[in-house]
Amino acid sequence: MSHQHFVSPDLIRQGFSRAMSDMYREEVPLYGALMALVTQVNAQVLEQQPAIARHLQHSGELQRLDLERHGAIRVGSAAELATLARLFAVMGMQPVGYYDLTPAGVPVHSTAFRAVHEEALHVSPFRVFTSLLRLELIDNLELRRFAEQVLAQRSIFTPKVLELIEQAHAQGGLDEHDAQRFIQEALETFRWHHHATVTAAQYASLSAQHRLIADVVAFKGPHINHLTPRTLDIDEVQRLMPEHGITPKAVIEGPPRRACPILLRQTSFKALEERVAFTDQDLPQGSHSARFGEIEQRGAALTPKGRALYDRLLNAARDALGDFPSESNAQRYNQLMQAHFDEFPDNHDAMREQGLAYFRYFVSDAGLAARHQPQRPTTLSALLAAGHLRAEPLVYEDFLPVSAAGIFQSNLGDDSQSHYAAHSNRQAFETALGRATLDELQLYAQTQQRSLEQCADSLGLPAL
Ligand code: OOG
Ligand code: NI
Repeated sequence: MSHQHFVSPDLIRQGFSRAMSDMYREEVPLYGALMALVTQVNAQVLEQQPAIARHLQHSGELQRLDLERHGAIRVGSAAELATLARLFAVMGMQPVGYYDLTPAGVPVHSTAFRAVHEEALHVSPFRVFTSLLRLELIDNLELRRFAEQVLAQRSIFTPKVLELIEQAHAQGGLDEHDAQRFIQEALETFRWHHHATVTAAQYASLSAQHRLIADVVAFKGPHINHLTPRTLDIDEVQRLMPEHGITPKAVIEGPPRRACPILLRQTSFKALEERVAFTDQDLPQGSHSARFGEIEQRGAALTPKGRALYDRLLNAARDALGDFPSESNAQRYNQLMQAHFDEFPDNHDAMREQGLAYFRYFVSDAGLAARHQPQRPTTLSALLAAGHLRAEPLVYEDFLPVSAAGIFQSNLGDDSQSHYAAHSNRQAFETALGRATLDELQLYAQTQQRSLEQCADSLGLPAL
């Protein structure tokens, strides 16, 4: 079997991300409206703030911005999760990070499937936040057995995609024809189905246990529940949403607004009520809210030290609020966040010097020109000071557990908060997944290190 005809996994992912967006636009018209709004605000930011445009151009983020989005799904069994991992691997997506949502009253644990190398991310940064239902947290034994039984009977993959996954793994790739077929077949797993797999009464008892359990168990597959574009100004999109018939949640999750954005800020809008036909109904008579909308703004990836500072300030602000952020206390929450985050340096030099964020380094024209001068600077800080190197913060490619919990909750409704005694269980998650999850901090550190090595190489220096 010849290898040169295989399509790069990065291009399969890029094609899949486009196909997913087209499908979702057809399924959820409000998504189209949101995309148009985000495109408009991004164009405005790039026009009015040339410094941001320049920075995005240098870091390569500008070229990927229009393509950039993440989706989210929830699956019901270990077997489903393990096959998904193999499906995503065909597109060069690996499980990064472990997120435990039980402290927030959501009975799932999760990972994010995404590309891991900066060059692959450049082709397509498409990510899928993937949650596994923790059925062991259903305390009603009879209901738990019922859920297990319903899940055991469904197949969320088409026979053809299963065949292509095996073929891709056996051969080491897919040719153009098979790659196109793979994209079409894989898409079926994420499609919304109006026909449920349970009766109206069974749906009601699953939903009474937790709405999320009904969302996973009562349907034929893990419908994509949101597809999130990346905006360059989330406050502006949030402000304009109502003019476009979209009602956002009260608070933006994540860090407060800053001159130098860090990590991830997100906001979502209310789920849509969808018609559902339960198995004891011929026509869709029931309803379920499966899908919602979300936007996000991404900033610098933080080092363990930066992340610890972020977590401390976030917790302090939340403790001072004394309650979950909501519509009634949104203003006070925003003030508290601003006040507490004063302590987090808001310029790239300070963030770099204090080791709070990861950076990528680039050789400037001046650096190249000075390459053969005997007295040129040779240390990292001297090269930066002389303008021979430029540092750009690495963009955060992952998610935040506290933010994700807020997104889950706003989508599920405030009445669905539960308390679980269970502890996080990364090991059980990885056993279900069939492999280990990758440590996102290591990935950022590796990208930073590779860029330093490339710079040293181009400048003819031993190491930096
Ligand atoms: C996932 C919610 C988390 C995010 O962006 O943090 C998420 C879900 O509701 O299934 O997508
Ligand atoms: Ni999301």
